[in-house]
Amino acid sequence: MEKIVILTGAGISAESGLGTFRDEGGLWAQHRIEDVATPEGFARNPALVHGFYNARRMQAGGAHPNAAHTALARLQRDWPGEVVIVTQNVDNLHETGGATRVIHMHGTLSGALCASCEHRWTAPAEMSVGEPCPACRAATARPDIVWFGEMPYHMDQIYDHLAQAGIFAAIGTSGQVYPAAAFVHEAIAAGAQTVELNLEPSVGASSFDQTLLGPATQIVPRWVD
Ligand code: BV8
Repeated sequence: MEKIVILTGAGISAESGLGTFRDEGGLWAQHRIEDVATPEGFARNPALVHGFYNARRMQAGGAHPNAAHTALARLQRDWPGEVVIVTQNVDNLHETGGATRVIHMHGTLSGALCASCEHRWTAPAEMSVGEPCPACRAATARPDIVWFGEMPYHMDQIYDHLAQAGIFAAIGTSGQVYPAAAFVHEAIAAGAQTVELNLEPSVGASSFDQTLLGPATQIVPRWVD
């Protein structure tokens, strides 16, 4: 039975109340990417970056999975083949919605990383400047988030999944951030059928065989069921 690889972005969590990045009033309208989502920005002003992620960690902690998240979990349970969810999102709504195979290519809000020894641990609700690493004690703790200019996580594993995909679906992503935005081309090269489910056509919409438009909580359950 065909393997399904699903890429999700901020749009799948929008109806759970979590802001997207590039929509009207989105996160990038409130903050400069360079200041809060780059290693240089963190080096320049770690307090600003911790504040940005503390607020998102708090918000994500109070959010609930929506019908799109639970529909994908149902698909993983009921589809006779493998279903892998690769998410650009740093919230845990796929997991709390019941999904099991989830790959976080941009890290997670629940993770902390030591910039000195690369030790990883579960982040406290609020991270602060100078937080010591539990392993090497250096005061270089940062959110375990992949910032611009940093290598996304699990790329080898992701490319292996894409090479075996029979169906590739992109859900709730504007298709503007690489390397995720190029995954559809990897899937096409593998001979997969491609579908985009989004509120509006993404930048890469023309690369997909099919585009389903509408809010994720309506179109994803319909696509799954
Ligand atoms: C890297 C941090 C290489 C986490 C983020 C070409 C090739 C390779 C790299 C590049 C390249 N060109 C440029 C680059 C560099 C850069 C990049 O892509 N820049 C862009 C802006 C041009 N990429 C990188 O730096 C990446 N690293 O490539 O490293 C490398 C090689 C060797 C050695 C070292 C490094 C790292 C990218 C990750 C950066 N981190 N965020 C966080 O804070 O959350 S990116 C950020 O954008 C988030 O992670 C987010 O997930 C991601 C993508 O955004 P979307 O999820 O798509 O969200 P967006 O708001 O844009 O869109 C929402 C969509 O949902 C919309 O379409 C909307 O219509 C829809 N929607 C809204 N509501 C709903 C809905 N749909 C359905 N229902 C709804 N209700």
